[in-house]
Amino acid sequence: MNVDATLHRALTNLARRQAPRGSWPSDYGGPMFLLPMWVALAYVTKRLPSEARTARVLTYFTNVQRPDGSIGLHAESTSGSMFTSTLTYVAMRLLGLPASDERLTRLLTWIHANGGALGAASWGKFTLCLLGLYDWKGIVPLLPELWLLPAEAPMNPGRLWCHARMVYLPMAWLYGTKSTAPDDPLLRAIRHELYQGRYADVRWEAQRDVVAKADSYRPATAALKGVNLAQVGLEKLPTLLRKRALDECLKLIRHEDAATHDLDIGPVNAVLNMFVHHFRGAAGREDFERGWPKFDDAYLWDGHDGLKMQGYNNAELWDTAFAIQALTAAEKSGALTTEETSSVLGKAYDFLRANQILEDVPEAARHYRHASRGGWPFSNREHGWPITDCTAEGLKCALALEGRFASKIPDALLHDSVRLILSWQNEDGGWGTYEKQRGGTWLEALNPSQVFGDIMIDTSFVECSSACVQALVKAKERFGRTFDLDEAIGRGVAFIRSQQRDDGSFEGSWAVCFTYGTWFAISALRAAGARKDDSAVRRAVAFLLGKQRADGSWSEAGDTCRERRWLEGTEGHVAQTSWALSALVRGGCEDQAALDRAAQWLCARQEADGSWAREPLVGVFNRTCLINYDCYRHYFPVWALAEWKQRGHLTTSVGSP
Ligand code: LAN
Repeated sequence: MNVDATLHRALTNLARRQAPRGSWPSDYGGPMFLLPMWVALAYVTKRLPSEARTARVLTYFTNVQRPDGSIGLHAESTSGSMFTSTLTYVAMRLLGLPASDERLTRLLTWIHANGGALGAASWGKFTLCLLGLYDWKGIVPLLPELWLLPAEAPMNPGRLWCHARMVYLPMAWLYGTKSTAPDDPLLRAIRHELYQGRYADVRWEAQRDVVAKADSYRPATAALKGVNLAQVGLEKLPTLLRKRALDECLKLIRHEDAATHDLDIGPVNAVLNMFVHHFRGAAGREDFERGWPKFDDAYLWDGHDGLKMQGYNNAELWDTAFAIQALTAAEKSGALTTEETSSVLGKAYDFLRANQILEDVPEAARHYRHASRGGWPFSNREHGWPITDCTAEGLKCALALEGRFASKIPDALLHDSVRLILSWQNEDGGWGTYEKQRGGTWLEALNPSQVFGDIMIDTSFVECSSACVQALVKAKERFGRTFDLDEAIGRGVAFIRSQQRDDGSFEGSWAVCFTYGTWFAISALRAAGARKDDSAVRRAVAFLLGKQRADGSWSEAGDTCRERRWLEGTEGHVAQTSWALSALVRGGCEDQAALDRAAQWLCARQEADGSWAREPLVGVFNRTCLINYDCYRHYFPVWALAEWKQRGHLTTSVGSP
């Protein structure tokens, strides 16, 4: 094993993949409910893709169809989902495939054998309603009037996690108007196929709570059933407030469009907002025309397995921040020189600078928005929603590269960034994703999505908290007494400690799973000054050591997050092995042989061109849905190997890998 050569090849690979703007564009697919929603929109608005692109979309659906004929919630699901199977069936039909196509007959057979389309999860039913393939009476009301509640009301939707909030906002408008596409022969045919000719006999009111076993990850609680009943009752009252409520929703929708340059926070509200503008008719035309091209520009990705819709407009800031840290670690280790890295890092720094957010959104509080100035987003400035850990990783990079390149981020903006991080800290000491926690955890009992866990409120996470703690530690070194950061750091560390499980591990929420969470936790504790004999650090290290495989790697299966317990994967995983190795090095692990085996395994897995091969999906959200962080395999091994090397062992060959 020659780790220096590995790192040199990896640098060549990163340089080759870097875009001129300094970032690493990559495939951010995985979730399977997005593309069919976009196809539905394209059909309703008569903007179906060209023949060539349609073929690429069909290729994608074909590639992810499971052996049993179904489609999963995400591209690598181990079981079928009624939600995505139904929507995909509809989408493939809307794209012109005949019902007799073998892929469709297998899909429909699975749908019928598993309870039928009436059991699709709520977002599926909602999308079917827009197409006239399900009756609005069969879904639980989503009252737009809720948006008129005073800001202090516990049920004000402004308290929701921003992603749930921004999805349920256009849903409320569309529900409130019962917007439905005009019927046509193809839709009639699909209706006939989905319901086996029995559509006219469906008792819609009885379908509201019906959900297929396949889609029931979070079954309705008694509290949700109560709220739903109340909403059904309220929907029957004369709707004096409806017009005002719809106006309020529209105002918030248009604000979101403007604040994000029509990208919208994510793919779901990007599609739903466009449905709203379409159904507004002439009044919505301009908004629609501005927004429609964003799908092509940002959300649709033609990848190795076909054309898909991505989970975000891109992941560029996030990837750039990690690539920077991996390469600066490789410099510190002595494997790469600053001359060798300066071209890649210079461009990456430009990207970082060009994508820091400079302004708050207009009338932020009126539109339920937190401050933004000084933050970093996950994707780019155009998108504009700052995120806690993206800001923290961005700030860490800004400080690490400060003074190296001609252009500079002004101190004032770095100060804003520190202040923003402080403003996001929760009462429990931790950090959530985009905002300070606004609602009680009890709101999760009202999660109506069925297929996703923990979508209702933005609570503290180990990963986000760790990134913020690490950034504050660096900010303290850099800014000295300008800020008093000790208390915030101390509370952050206490939160992270409180999350340790009995087995010593930390659960990750945004990647699979315990290797990721434990890496973040150890990193923060050590950065904040915990010694390697600190008992939390020691227990975390022991946990990871206990999970190492005979070949030196680590591997957690994708369902780990869903089941919330360690599930061994089939093959060693490069990203997970990198997190574990880095965590062990940072945690001061004494078992040098274990570290060496991990490093050796990572080196041996590198391809001749300096890359690492595609591997099972490792990103996750809301417990159940995996998503592709395609660049993780390109920089996390660099980072881990650099740290392993810096620890000072085995800089030259130890046998052949
Ligand atoms: C993301 C992408 C980025 C990600 C990190 C910054 C990596 C993480 O550390 C914090 C959480 C965050 C911001 C995140 C949350 C959930 C998102 C927004 C996504 C995984 C991208 C897509 C997903 C979104 C919820 C998908 C739409 C589905 C819904 C249930 C609304």
